[in-house]
Amino acid sequence: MKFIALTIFPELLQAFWDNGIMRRATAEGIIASTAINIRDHAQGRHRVTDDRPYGGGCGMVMKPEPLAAAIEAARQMAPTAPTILLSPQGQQFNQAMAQQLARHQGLILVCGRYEGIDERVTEQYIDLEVSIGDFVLTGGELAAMAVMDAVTRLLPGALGNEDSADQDSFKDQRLDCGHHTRPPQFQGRDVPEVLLSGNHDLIARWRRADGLMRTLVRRPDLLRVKPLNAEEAAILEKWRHEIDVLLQGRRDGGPGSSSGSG
Ligand code: 9D3
Repeated sequence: MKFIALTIFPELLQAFWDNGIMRRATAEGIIASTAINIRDHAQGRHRVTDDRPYGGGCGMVMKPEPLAAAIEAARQMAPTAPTILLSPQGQQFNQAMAQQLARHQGLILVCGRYEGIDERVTEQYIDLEVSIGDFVLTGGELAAMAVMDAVTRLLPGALGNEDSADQDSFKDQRLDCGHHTRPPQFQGRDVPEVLLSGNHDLIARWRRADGLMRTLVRRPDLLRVKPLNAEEAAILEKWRHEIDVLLQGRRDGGPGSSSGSG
């Protein structure tokens, strides 16, 4: 996978590529990355990349000529790569989009600054506009890094451990279970006993149940995207029974059952 990022802050992207999984994926030849400094394609002694908006208003707009020249240079380096603009007006990025993008040989990522880029560049050059969510950043660089990070970990060999990309959240619309490491007691809190049992079948079932509980409480929308399987339905039936027992106890005169509230 060839990543080409167009930016006026190439050092931001270089720091990202030079560390962690990105660095290792580069060393193994799984990805190759280049930052093109848009300013290198600007004209004049001051190499200006922005200008005032037609129609007035505050803020600046990225000038079309340097951006177009930078995109054309990127296309020379990666002729089949789609040109993606990171923009608050884009389609919201998700795991399905990461999987689609991972199938390309390269990605050209255009990082805007200021109020945005000249609309004619978008019309002429941009294949896809992507947002990473409903919050306001100061530019597209951080969004481009999020996209490259999510795409890279899907590439064969990038995580070392071949099946880890399939095991986690969103791949199958369920949140991950809680994780624990040593010591067995930390600030009075114990590791769940089942994790110390050595029973790997029981541990796997506890993890699926814990992930299901977290999904039910935090992201019930995901349970509608991918309906319950038989094991999950059985777990929920068990919890429903436990809840019913607690509610029954209240009705029969358990603690709190005579209170006026509820
Ligand atoms: C006056 C309106 N502007 C400020 C609210 C619009 C605006 C322009 C440029 C807002 C943010 C930005 C810079 N953001 C990005 O380039 C960006 C982004 C984001 O801000 N949120 C989520 N995803 C993305 S992708 C690129």
